[in-house]
Amino acid sequence: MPALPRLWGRETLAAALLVTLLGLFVREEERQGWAQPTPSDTEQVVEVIIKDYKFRTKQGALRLGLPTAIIVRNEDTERHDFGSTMFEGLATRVEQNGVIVYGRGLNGVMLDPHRSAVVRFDLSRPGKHEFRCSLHPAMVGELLILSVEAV
Ligand SMILES: [Cu+2]
Repeated sequence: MPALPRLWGRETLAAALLVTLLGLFVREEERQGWAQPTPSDTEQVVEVIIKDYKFRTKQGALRLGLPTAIIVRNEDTERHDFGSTMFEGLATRVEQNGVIVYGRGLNGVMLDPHRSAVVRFDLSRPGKHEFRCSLHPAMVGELLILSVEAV
């Protein structure tokens, strides 16, 4: 190993190496599209994973009237679309690939392989809501929202 200039102490080198590794890690996360915004305390989160042409929903007890974030992740190597009639007429905020789009209603969110998106809205309709993929009509998933206020 070549001699290093004296001002490059062992600690400096270790710190530089750490920063480099962290940088690589963050870039890898960004590349895969997994980097997620941290949900706030008042927000309830639903996770929807698309895998093997199926929607898999991970949800806890959901309360009406609260800000809700649906995180959709496409783990397939195929492109998929995520849409639901539950967003009809509602104010929505879609965050995808570092871009936030505000709108009313939501026709769908197109997800390339290994990409994710976050849909934020206020949960206001109880009942069973279906998800669908416009590219693969056989794909359906659902979200169950009870009208009970107590958790
Ligand atoms: Cu699909």
